[in-house]
Amino acid sequence: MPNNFALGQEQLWHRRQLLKLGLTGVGVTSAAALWHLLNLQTQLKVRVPPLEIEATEGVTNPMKMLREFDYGTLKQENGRTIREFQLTAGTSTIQLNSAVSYNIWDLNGRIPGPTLRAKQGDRVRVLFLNQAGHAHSLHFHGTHPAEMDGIRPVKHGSATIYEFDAEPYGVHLYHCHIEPVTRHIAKGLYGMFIIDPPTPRPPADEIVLVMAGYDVNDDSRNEYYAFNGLPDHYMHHPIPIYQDQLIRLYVLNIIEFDPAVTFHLHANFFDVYRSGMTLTPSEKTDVITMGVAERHILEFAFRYPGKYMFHPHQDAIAEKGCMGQFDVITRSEN
Ligand SMILES: [Cu+2]
Repeated sequence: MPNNFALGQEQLWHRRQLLKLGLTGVGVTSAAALWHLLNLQTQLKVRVPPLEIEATEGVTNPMKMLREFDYGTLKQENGRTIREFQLTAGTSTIQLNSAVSYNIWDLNGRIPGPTLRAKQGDRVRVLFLNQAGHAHSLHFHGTHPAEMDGIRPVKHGSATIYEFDAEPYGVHLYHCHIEPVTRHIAKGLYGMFIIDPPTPRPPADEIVLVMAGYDVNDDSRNEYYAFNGLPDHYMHHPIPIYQDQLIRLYVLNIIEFDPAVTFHLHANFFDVYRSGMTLTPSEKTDVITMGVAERHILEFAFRYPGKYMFHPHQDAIAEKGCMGQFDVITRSEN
């Protein structure tokens, strides 16, 4: 699903640029101005290659998850807009490879849970239903009152409501906070929570990558790792993106049992927006260290077509499934 907020603002942003250039109104007369206008339109058009998304009944569909955002349902109550989300915890089994399956807890039938998305200042309401056979909770990162902090257990078969204002803008997360938290997170109860800034970020091809681990033998070490749920999926199915297209990655590290991992991109450098809480980048690098629950916005465009890996530079972790590739499609195929 495209970014509703950015798309809504794309034309506005476009118009602002045109106003700045004095190109709105009576008409564009000079060839130079026309060229500038066409160039601008090319830059602003977000080009996303068509994806072949296989229908699957499983808990993870990494291709579908890449650009899938849950904007909730908008409701009007007492003159205020409420953005309402529904999350149901359940149990399921994930096939990590041809030989290994693993029992997990899921949210809305998927791991990681849905990428929830709101705009700063929205009133957010989360209806949480626990059908996962054990007490769980949902703890959101963000600013909110103590009673909405999601640390109280919600018994199996029960429901609760979390309600708070979406603030501050940034890339946040939510996860179960019942002890042992390591176990409850590692078995699947987590997801990304994006709060968009009041002034939208420029249009981009927006992609979600959640890094997580699987401790399948309960020894407090991960035997497998994954981007968006499935080990090695994007190595075998590279993510198609277009050459010269601005890519905006929302990256979350929710790997338990390892103190920190890095995120490394091949043959390129990315702008870092730490925790997604700035509108201007704080640094440019090709390896960024992320502790557990750290998340950032990383922006880049590829100059040359071809396949480029991304992975933690703890190579033992990459070799156990936290590996992927972008397939940069040449401009002429755009
Ligand atoms: Cu839990």
